[in-house]
Amino acid sequence: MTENSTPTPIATPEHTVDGFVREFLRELNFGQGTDLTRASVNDKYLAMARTVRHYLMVRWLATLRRQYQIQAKSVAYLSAEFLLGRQLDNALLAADLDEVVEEGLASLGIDLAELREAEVEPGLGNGGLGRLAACFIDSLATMNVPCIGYGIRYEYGIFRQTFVDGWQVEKPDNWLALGSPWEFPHPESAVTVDFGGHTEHYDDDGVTRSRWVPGWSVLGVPYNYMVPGFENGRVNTLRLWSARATRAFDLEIFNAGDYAQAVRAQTFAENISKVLYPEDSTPQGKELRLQQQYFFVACSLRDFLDQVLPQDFDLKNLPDRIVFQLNDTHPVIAIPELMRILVDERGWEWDDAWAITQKCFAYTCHTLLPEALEVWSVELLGKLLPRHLEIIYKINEDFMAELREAYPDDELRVRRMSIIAEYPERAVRMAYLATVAGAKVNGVAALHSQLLKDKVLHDFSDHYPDKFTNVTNGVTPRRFLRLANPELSELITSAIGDGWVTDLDKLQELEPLADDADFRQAFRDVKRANKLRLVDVLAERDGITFDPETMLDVMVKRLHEYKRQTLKLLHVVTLYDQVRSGAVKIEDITPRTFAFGAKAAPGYRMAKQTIGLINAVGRTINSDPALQGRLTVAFPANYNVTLAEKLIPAADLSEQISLAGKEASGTGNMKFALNGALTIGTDDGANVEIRELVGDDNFFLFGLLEPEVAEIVERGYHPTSYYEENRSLRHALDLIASGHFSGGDRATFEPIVSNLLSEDRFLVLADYQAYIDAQERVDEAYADTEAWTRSAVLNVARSGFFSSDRSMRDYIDRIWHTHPVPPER
Ligand code: 9GP
Repeated sequence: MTENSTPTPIATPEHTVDGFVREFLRELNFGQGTDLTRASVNDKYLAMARTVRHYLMVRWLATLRRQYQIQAKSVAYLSAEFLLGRQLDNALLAADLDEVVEEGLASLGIDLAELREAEVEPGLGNGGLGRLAACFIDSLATMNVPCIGYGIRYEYGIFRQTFVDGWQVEKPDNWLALGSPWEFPHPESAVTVDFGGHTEHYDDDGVTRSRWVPGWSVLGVPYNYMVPGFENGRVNTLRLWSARATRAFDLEIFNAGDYAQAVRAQTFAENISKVLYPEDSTPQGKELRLQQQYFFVACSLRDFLDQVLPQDFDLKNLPDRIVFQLNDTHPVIAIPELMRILVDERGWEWDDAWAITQKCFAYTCHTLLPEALEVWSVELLGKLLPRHLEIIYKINEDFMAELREAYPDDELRVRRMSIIAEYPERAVRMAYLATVAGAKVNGVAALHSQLLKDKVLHDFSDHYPDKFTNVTNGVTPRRFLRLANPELSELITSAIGDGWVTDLDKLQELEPLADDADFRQAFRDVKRANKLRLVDVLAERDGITFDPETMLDVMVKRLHEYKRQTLKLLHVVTLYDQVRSGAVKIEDITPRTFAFGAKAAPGYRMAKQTIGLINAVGRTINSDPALQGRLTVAFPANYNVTLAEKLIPAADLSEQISLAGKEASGTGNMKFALNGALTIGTDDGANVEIRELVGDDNFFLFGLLEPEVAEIVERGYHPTSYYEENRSLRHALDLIASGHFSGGDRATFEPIVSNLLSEDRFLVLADYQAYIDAQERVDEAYADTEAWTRSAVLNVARSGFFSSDRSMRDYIDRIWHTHPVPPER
C-alpha cells in the first residue's frame, strides 16, 4: 500500500453479529486454510484478528489518502521502543466491536476470552519510555493528529524473564513464532542503508563537496501497523523496520558445500533487528546498538522523504510538513543523516541545510542519570558512519565558534558544552547534539524539566533559554482505564457518562461522589472484583496465591537501584523481623500482599541480586505458617503490559519510592492513581504533580527532597551512620547478611548489604526511617475503610491531567504546532 494509491471501493464488513460471523468464517477458510472443526486456537485467533482488521481497513486507507491529498503537518515519532501491549482489545474498542465479536464467536461455540489469551504481546520496549511512545501514538490517532511512528521490528523483544531458584534467567522472547496478524510487511518498499567505508572530497565547480563511499549495506523492510483512534474513523500508521541482507544467499558458496558461509551475510544483516537492547558490555554489542539506531532512522528518513512526501515536494518547506520527535537519544543520529542527505545527496549549501534541520527536530530527554545520556566513541562512529562523524565535527565547529563569540572570556564553558567529549575517550555526546540541533528540548515532568535546566543541561538552557520546555507525561485512558478496568469504567460511566474516555478532565465530576457512601461501596466492590480477577490470573499464570482480603501493595517497574526496590524490601524484612522477634504481634500487623514485578537488565549484577533477594525473602515469608494470610510476597515473573493491565486495577497502594531527583517522570504512578490506588512516594518525577493534584491528604509523601539529597551528597554521605543509629534498620540488614533468607549462606546477598553500607548511591538508608513511618501512616489510613475509599475516589477524580491526550495537546502547543485533521465524513 502506498499513500497515494487511488481510492479502492472496498467496503467495511457489516457491523452486525451475522456480518462478523460471515467475515470470520471466510478468514478462517480462505486466510487460515482451515475450518471450524479442525481449527486450532491460534487459527481462530488469527482469523478473528484479521477480521477485526478488516473493520479498520477502510478508515486506514481513507486516512492515508486524505493525508496524501492535503499534506498536513505530521509528527514523525522516532523511537527505539514501542511497547504496544496486546492489540486485539484496543482494536475492538476503537472499532466498537467488542459485543459483536463476543456474540458472533459465542454463536460458533468459541470463547472470546480464550482467543484473547492466544495473543502474544509484542515486547518491543523495556519500560516507561516505550510504553509512553505507545500511549502517545494512541492519543494522536484519537485526537485526529497526523502522526507516523517509526521504530524497529525486533525479532525478539525484551527477554522473557523466568526464575530459577529465585534468580532471573532470561529466555528469548519469540513473539513472532506463531505469526502476528497485526502487521503488514512491505518487502517491495525496502530501503537500503549503508554502513562503513570512507569519505571522499571532490571539487564541484570550485566548491569542495563530500561523499560517502560505504563499505556495506543492508535492507530495511517496512512493516506497517494500524494505530486506530478511538471511535473516530482515523487510523494512523506505525512503521517498524526489519533488517535483511542485500544479497541474502550465495548459491555458489552453498553449492561448494560451505553452508554456513553461504548465509553469513544474511545472518549478519538480520542481527541488526534481532533483539531489543543487545547486551552492550562488549565492543560488538556497542557497535550493534549503534547499527540499530542508524538503521532505523536512516530507513525512516529515506521513507519519509522518498515515499511519504510527493515527488515534487520542495524540501525548503519541510518544517511545515514534518517534525521529527526524537524519543531520547537513540534516534539522534537522524540529525547528521538529514544534513548528509541535504548537503551531499541534494547538493544544498551547508547553512541552508542546517537552518532547515534545526527546524525539523525536537528532542525529549527522559533521564537525569548522567550515565544514561548516550555517548558514542569517535572511533566507533568513524568506523561505522564516517561521513556522519565529519558532519558532527562540522556542527560542533560552528557551535564552538558561536559560543566563543557569546562567551569570549569563558573557554572553560565553551569546552564544557562541546558536543565532543575528550575524556575518558573522545566521544560524541548525543544529548548535546540533539540540544544544539533541536528546535525544542523537553523534559517529561515539571521537576525533571527544571532539573534539566538547572543541572544536566544547565549551560545549554542558559544559552538557549527559549528552547527548553516541559511536557509532563501521560497515559492513555483507553488502555489503562477503559480496557484494563472495565468495572470501574462502567461505574464511572454510570455516574458521569462516557465522555471521560476522550476527555479525562471530566473525571472531576466524580469528586462529589467521594462523599457518597453508596458510590464508595460500589467503588470497593469494583476493587474487590479486580483483586479476585488477579487472584485467578496469578494462580493460573504463576501458581502464586494471595488473599484478596489483604491490602495489595504493588511495586512494578524496571529493576534499578535508583528506583529503590531494596527500600521496599527493607520494609518487608522489617515487618517480618518485628513479628519473628515478637516485638510486634502478628494480629497487630495490617495484612498485606507485597506484589513486585521487575526485569533486570541482563548485565546489571546488582539488579539481578535484588531479584534474587526479593524471591528469597518471599520464599521465607510465604512458607511461614504463622504469616499465612498476613504477609505475602508475590513476585510473578515476566512483568509486562498484559500483566500490568491486571495488577494495576487491583492495587490498593502504589509504590513510587525513587530517590528524589532521579526518576524523570514515571508513568506507572499515573496509572495507579487513575485506577484508585493511593501512592506512597517521594517528591520525585511526576509524583510531585500527582500529589499536588490529588492533595496531600490522599498521598503518602516521605523522604528527602531533591535539594536535601544534593546537600547530603555534597557534604559526604555516610550510610553506616544510619545503620548504627537505627535499630530496626540494623536488624533488617543483619538478618539479610546472616544468611537467614539464603539457607544460612552469608555470601549470597553480601554484595547487596555491603553496597548499601559502603556506598548506597541512592540513599536507601537515609530514607529508610521516613519510609517506615510513612508505611505506618498507610496502615492507619487503611484501617479507616471509608476514608481510604474516599481518598481512592479522589485519586481517580483528580487524575484527568495525566491523560496522554493532554500531553499531546501540550506537545502540539509548545513544540509541534500541528493541527488535527478530522476524517472526511
Ligand atoms: O526513567 C524514565 C521514566 O521516569 C519516564 O517515565 C519514562 C518516560 O518518559 O522514561 C524513562 N527513561 C528511560 O527509559 C530512559 O531514558
